[in-house]
Amino acid sequence: MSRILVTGAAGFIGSHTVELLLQEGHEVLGVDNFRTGREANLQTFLTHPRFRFLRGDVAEPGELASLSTGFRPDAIIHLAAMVSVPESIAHPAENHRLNFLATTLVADVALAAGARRIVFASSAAVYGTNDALPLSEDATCQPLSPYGEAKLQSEHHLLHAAREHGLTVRCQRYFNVFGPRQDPSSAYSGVISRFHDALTLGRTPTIHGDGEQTRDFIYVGDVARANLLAATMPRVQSGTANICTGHSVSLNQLLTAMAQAAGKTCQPLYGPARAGDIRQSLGSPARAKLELSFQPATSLDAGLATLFAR
Ligand code: UD2
Repeated sequence: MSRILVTGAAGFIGSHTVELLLQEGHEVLGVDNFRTGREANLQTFLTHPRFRFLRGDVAEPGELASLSTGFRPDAIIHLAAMVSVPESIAHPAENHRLNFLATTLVADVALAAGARRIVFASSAAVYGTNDALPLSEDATCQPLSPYGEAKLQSEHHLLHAAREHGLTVRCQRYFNVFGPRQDPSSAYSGVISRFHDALTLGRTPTIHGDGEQTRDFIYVGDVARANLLAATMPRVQSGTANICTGHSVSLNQLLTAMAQAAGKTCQPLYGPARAGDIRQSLGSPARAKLELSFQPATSLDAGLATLFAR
């Protein structure tokens, strides 16, 4: 059993990760300030005997240190973040605070508390436009957004701390994560949650651009397992790995598949393409398989079926 501190525990990926850690017998301290996380996401495990939740802002200097006093984590899984690319363009200073400065504070807490491992929620957004598909971790990183920049800077900061202090740091470059509990309520929300909302409420979904942009969608349960492995697998070395499936679909194909899963027909509205939007995104899952023995188990169709069955 490990003691694991999870930031962003009430978020979409955070709550699935905590749930799996508890199922696997670990002790978890979850922290979240409910900026985008939700209390409802904690419901299924809030009273679990090996779970404790504390409300707090990881980006506020000193706050995580005081919240986690006495917990002595073996590992920290740092998922708290501003998750939206367009929001980072609209609010670059806040992006810097939440997606970079907070990471440095988490590294400080890990060192002070004696944690041996940090798992960091990085992103495919670090690559920016790159035609060398599928993207391997050695591909050139040229982020198109403040979001991607901050994630890349955070990776560098943590890997530097790992070298300096002998920690193990795993940077998980998530591609497009989808599944239950993804909040559809903002224009910045993940596209599958937006399309799901539109299809179930009988509204017209909007496609930004021509819909031929592609994404590698990975199911949140698989991402939670990748986090579990990165945090707890013995003899793991520091490094960076894509958390992806190695398959991509266009948004037009996605919407057709989702309409089918919902048993509906659907004509979207096409709007202007988003600033900072990556055209093609497809990752190579080879390194995560090699270094973490991680392979996604849920196909896009199976994940969509779960979403529509709820
Ligand atoms: C996702 C992640 C981001 C980062 C990135 C990695 C979310 C919310 N964002 O950004 O954190 O990890 O992947 O590359 O998960 N779109 C529509 N209609 C809509 C909403 C979106 O057409 O109603 C388009 C959007 O313009 C983009 C695609 O769908 O081309 C995916 O958008 P997204 O916001 O789900 O995710 P992305 O790839 O910007």
